[in-house]
Formats: sequence, C-alpha cells, structure tokens
Amino acid sequence: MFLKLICAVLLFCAASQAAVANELAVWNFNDSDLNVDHGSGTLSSNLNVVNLLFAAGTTTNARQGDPAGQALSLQGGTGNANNGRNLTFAVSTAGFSNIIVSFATQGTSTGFTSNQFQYSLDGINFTDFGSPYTPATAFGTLPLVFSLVSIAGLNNNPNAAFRIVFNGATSSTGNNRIDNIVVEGVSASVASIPEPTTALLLLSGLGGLYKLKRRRR
Ligand SMILES: [Ca+2]
Ligand SMILES: [Ca+2]
Repeated sequence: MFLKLICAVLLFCAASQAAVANELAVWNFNDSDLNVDHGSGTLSSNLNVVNLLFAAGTTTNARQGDPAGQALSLQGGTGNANNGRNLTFAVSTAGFSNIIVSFATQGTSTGFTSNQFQYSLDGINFTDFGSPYTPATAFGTLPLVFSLVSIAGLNNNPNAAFRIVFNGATSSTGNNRIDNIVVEGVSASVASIPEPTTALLLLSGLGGLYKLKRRRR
C-alpha cells in the first residue's frame, strides 16, 4: 500500500516536470535538413528546392542547449520566383493551449523584405496574423515572437499549422535565414497537477503515515 502511494507521488512529480517542458516542436537546422529536431512536427516549403540552403546559424531562441550550428537560408531565386511562396509547419497542439511560435531570423537587403506570418486551424486554410515583418540584417539577441494565446481554435488542435509567406525579394541570391523555430504551449492538465512543493508535503505526510503504521506493528 505504502509503495503504491509513493509510486503515485513520484508519478505526480514526473507529470509536473513534463508540464514545464512545453516545447511541442523545435527546428534548429543544425543537421541541415527540414526534419524536426525536438518534439514532433512537419516542416515543408514550396520554394524552389535549389533555393532552400543552409548557412551559419545562431543561438538566439535556441533550446535545450542547442549550439548555433546551421540555419535555413531561403533565396529569392531566378526571376525572384520564390516571392509569394512559403514555409509551412504543421504541429499538433493536442493537450496544449496558449500557443506561441518564435524563431530567429535575418535577411539581406535584396532578400524577402515583407513576410507574413499565418496560422491554420485545419492545416489547409491559413489566416494572416499581425502585419508583415521585415527581418533585421543580423540575427540579434531577440527572436520574433508570435503569441497566439488569443486564438482559441489553436488550442488542443491536432491540425494546427503555421506558415511564413515570403515577399519582396529583389535578387536571385537575396536571402533570409531562419533558425530555432519553436512552437510551444501550456499543458492543458497543468492546473490539475500539484506543485512540486505540494507533492513534497504529500510525501512528508505519507512518511508520517508510514511511521504510524510501523509503531502500530
Ligand atoms: Ca541552428
Ligand atoms: Ca533537423
């Protein structure tokens, strides 16, 4: 009986730890591919494949101790063909709410100077969120942060998706780098999990019960 209780308390402790680590998907591009690096999600792009490159990254917005490594580098392409094209990342938010998307970015003067962030509730139809942004010329120390806390439909949604639509490139090699794309949220069950201090109190309480039991024997 006592062992069962201890196990339950340990499970509670493990659950509250999981609630703190709420990164649903992280792309650090350090392995020079579009595969997710922490968590789960799918990243795709309709830019011409020859214009999907990798170049020196940054630790800005890096998670879990990731080094700067590489970043995604997107070029305007021949005839600026990639204007109007996008990067799309689908990340299930099942079990999570208060979704926030962030990433580090920089762009050259002839790269994409007008980029629109979007979100989708069904993975198919996308809605503009905020105004178009122009990347700084260097990554800098702060990421771009899109707080989607007000979009209730993105909570607990297995079809949630996000998109950046690129525009304004004026040369074939003008480019934008993107690194450390993070989709994060708050665990929906976080309110029902006791705080670590509560769990500790519970543990000491159980310790008292155990002593009582031993004394009775
Ligand atoms: Ca990187
Ligand atoms: Ca990767």
